[in-house]
Amino acid sequence: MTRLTSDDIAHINLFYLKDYNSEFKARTGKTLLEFAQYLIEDEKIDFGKIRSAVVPITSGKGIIPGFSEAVFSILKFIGCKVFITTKTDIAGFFEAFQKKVDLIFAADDELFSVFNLGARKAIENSFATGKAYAAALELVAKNIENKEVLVIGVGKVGISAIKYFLEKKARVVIFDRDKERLKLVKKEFSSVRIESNLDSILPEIKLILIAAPAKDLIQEHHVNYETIIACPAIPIGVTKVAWKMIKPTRFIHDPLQLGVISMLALSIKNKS
Ligand code: 2YC
Repeated sequence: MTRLTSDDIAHINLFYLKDYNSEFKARTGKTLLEFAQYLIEDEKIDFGKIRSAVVPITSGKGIIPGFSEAVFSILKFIGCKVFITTKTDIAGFFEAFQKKVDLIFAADDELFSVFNLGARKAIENSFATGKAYAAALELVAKNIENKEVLVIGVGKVGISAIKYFLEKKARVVIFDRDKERLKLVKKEFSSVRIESNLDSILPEIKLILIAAPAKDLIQEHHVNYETIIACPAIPIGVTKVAWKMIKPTRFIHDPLQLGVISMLALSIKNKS
């Protein structure tokens, strides 16, 4: 899991999110709020009724300056009542309980999770992010049924995206440098196709989700103007030249936003 830096997230505030929301709508046809509803099959949820706390966690490598503030801003932008606890760690959890919140968001070095106290439900960031980026790619592509989608990187984020694509009846192709991991995923999802050489499948496959934190995976001869890339990974695995060849509205990436929105939506979704 890539640890964010303050520089990755310092820009995430309510003003920036207003622009990001317009950019996201230009790509997917949905605002971030509409996207949150889409992720829970349009269950009608009044986010204004949701009370959330963000608890800074000092364990391990410690607090990332700006991380709690970025999560706060994303939740506030969506319309939640949200605050950052004045205390950290267990004292912060205690403070959140005293203030009778519905949801607590907290991250240590290993896991970033939301805890739904009432529903006794926990949703972690990798699962939520994989689903969010798969759904965003589906929206940009308009329809992915029977279309080939390439998932690069079959860790927790990639596997969550594979599950979503299979539910939507896409034809999933997977690539990872770790051949052992590929075999395990093939055992769990028998219908996926394993590809061992990106050069041989790109640019035939135009729908790509990059869930591997590797630089310059996608090169200029892999893409063209029709390519759609959803990239939850940091660093972004696309060369500068390849990036220029992709239509801007067919490239989806952010360091935290879609993952947090998906965590929120999935944590309050009523169905299982
Ligand atoms: O400021 C704090 O509370 C820190 N304990 C936060 C540490 C987050 C570490 N995880 C990451 O940087 C990201 C997550 C956002 C998802 C994957 N890696």
